[in-house]
Amino acid sequence: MVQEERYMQRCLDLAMLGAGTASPNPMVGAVILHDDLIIGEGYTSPYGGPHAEVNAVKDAYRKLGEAEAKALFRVSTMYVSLEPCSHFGKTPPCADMLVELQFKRLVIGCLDPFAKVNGQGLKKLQQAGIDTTTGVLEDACIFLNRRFFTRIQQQRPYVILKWAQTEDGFFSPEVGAKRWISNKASKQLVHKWRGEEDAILVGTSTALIDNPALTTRLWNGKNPKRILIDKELKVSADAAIFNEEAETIVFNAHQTHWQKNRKLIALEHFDLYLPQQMLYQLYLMDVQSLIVEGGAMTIQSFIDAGLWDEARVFVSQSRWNQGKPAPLLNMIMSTTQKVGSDDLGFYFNGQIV
Ligand code: AOF
Ligand code: ZN
Repeated sequence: MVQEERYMQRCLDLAMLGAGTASPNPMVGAVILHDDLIIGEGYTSPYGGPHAEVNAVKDAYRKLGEAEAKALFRVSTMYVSLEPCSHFGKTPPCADMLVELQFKRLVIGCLDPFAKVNGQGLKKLQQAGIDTTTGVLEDACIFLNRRFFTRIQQQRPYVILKWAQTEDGFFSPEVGAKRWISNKASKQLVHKWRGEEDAILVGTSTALIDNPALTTRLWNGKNPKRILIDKELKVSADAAIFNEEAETIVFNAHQTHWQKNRKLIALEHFDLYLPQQMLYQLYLMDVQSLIVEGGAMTIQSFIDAGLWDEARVFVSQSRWNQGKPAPLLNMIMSTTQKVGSDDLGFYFNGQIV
């Protein structure tokens, strides 16, 4: 069992290399083991490309030559963090390939929740006489693909709230002021995080006051889609959020149409159920995860709707001593479990931690 967990952990590490590129596909890692030796490994290619299992097989071909690799597969075990697929999507079924290559054994992290697969990949392998084990490091495998599981099971993107605050719970010294709370290292970390998600959202005040570009320029990651809430279309077309670096979607109360580099989407009941409506529209666009960067009202609206999964909170040591702490953080603290250090807390609004 210890050995099984070790190789599944390797699959998880490989899977992480697909962060930010595999989506809306899940990130998957696969390892082929023969006589305690890894003879091939792989992870999910950028969306639309080959799956982890195919890349692991190709890796073994490269290392050993196709004929020798094929001979070894019959006495080898493949470890894979997600159930091999059984359907024709953008690529052919991995389960069929594994059956054809006559792998001896498959060790699987967790089942695929996607309806076209869900248990059927496993069944194909078992019917072909391949020895199977499932549920190795299952919680970690589900957690790694929490964005994918949320999209499939809840028909909405996975929502990450991110903010920085003072020790006594404030976002800014006074309403409408711009002040940096976090430092350069934390800014860089945030840019890395942005590159791992499909989309990034801010409200009107943040766009007007901070004029953020919402890119990953301090990290070199891919830029996520930018989402702006702007009921009355107050943010001007030359704001940084509309620069050429990425596409921007503007949720507003008036019009739906394409303009250069920006897509306007009018919501029917703009104030009522705003988070629900936005998340549904993003789900329809295959956006699998969303990082919400502010401001306070926008973050609060997701908390009030119960539509968030994870909060990442930077806490600086400064105090602005303005009376009672902001209600936002208290709310999060009282309903969730915190992981992390004192100056960077992670909160989860669900069972998976
Ligand atoms: C695997 N290995 O590495 C991944 C899987 O359109 P396709 O062909 O790319 O299929 C997408 C579906 O395949 C996706 O929704 C999920 O159910 C599964 N992803 N499966 O065997 C992989 N990424
Ligand atoms: Zn597959």
